[in-house]
Amino acid sequence: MRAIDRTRRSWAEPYKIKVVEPIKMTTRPYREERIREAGYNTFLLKSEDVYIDLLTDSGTGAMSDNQWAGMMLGDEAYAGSKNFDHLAEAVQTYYGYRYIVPTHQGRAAEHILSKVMIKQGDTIPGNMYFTTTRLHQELAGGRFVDVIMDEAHDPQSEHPFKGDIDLNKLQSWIAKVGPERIPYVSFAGTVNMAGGQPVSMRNFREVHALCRKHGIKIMLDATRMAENCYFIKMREPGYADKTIAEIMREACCYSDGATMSAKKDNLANIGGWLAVNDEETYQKCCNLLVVYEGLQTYGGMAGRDMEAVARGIEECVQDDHIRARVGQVEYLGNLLLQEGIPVVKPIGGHAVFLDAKRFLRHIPQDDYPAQALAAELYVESGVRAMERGIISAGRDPETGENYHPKLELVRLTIPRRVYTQAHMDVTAESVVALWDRRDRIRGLEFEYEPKMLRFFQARFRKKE
Ligand code: P61
Repeated sequence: MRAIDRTRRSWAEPYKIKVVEPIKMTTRPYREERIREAGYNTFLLKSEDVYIDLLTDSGTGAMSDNQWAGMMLGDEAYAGSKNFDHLAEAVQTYYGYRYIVPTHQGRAAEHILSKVMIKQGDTIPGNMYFTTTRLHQELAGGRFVDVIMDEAHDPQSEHPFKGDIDLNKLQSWIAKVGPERIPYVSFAGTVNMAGGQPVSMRNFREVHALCRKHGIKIMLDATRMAENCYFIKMREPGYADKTIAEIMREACCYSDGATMSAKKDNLANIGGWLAVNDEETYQKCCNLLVVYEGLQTYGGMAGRDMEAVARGIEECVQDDHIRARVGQVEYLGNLLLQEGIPVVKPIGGHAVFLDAKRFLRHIPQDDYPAQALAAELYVESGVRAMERGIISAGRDPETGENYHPKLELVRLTIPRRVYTQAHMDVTAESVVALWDRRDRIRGLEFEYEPKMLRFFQARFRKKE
């Protein structure tokens, strides 16, 4: 039993539960069969065969009664929907950008931004790659260059802002290729692939100053910026008394625009947006929008979805919400740390990341330890997680060789407002059980490898 700590109050959720969705309990032989059928890829499992679904926090959150009420107020006009106005006002108010382009999700915003801004041969420096972001940059003729600080690649470094850009790396890259070959710096608030690690306000400010000097734009990936702002509040001197909303406005003012997957921070099941301050760029984005997504007042969304996003934006910057959200992730992380399980430190904003290299020391990276670990976790307990290592990193488009990322991780991603503390306890117990039998886990080999974003559809077999 957990002892009461008299020196603190817990982060209990600022909501109560009104609707529940039953989940199925399964047996181990049943799960062994399912994961074999799924080619040892957790993306290919059926949701109904999953007990606790920690695959992603993307579109899997629970909407509030206020958001559901907003869904009934959808204005489904082809042009000029009032829900678009609500969405644009919410982005302008809370993020501070001038022009808003609605898209069906984050990668659509990345697609349009990349096509508008990147020319063949350009390079795009950023704080660690993200799968879809980098692919769209490459498809537009550019190349991503990682300028994140070295600590980000070290799962054991406890640096409080492992998402920071290394200013020396950025400066040298600018000197090497010249500012005219850099259409923008791709700057993510909390770095997903690094373990949900935040960027400091100081770094946002300094990168902005450096880029201004060279006339280079900064495009923010705002997908999990509210979580980033919470870490700034907790860790950076001078921000403890500011609200998340105030911190968000300041952080965003150091960029020229943003792409957004509204399926994360913004608490919607689908949606996204692209925002820019420059009118000419906005016009170009709108022009491509009608080719790939839809009219400029709906993009790829229904009116009701835009309303859910607009309301979700207001909710996601509430201090109590974000404290409970990140608090729950930390709760799971601390349970695992107490048991000596190798996880990325510090605990991130949206997920706890198991360090598969240290978890499965006997499996070389070319036998896909993180993929094998995610598959075994499902067999162990029905908990579904996601590989974030060599499979996710893919191949270098120039050489065709596999990238070998330093981080070989399994992500236990916590959907927003969905699971309870007891679910976190069960998850931790499952990981510990797996840790105790880790020596018997075997590596994998490809049975089918798709060309792009291979992790979504790949199939594997167990290595002999
Ligand atoms: C995720 F396995 N993330 O974390 P879209 N930027 C950032 C994201 O985290 C992100 C997008 C842009 C997902 C879904 C997903 O390799 C994967 O709305 C920081 O998903 O298009 C999405 O936003 C793209 C899972 C995406 C993946 C790519 O689970």
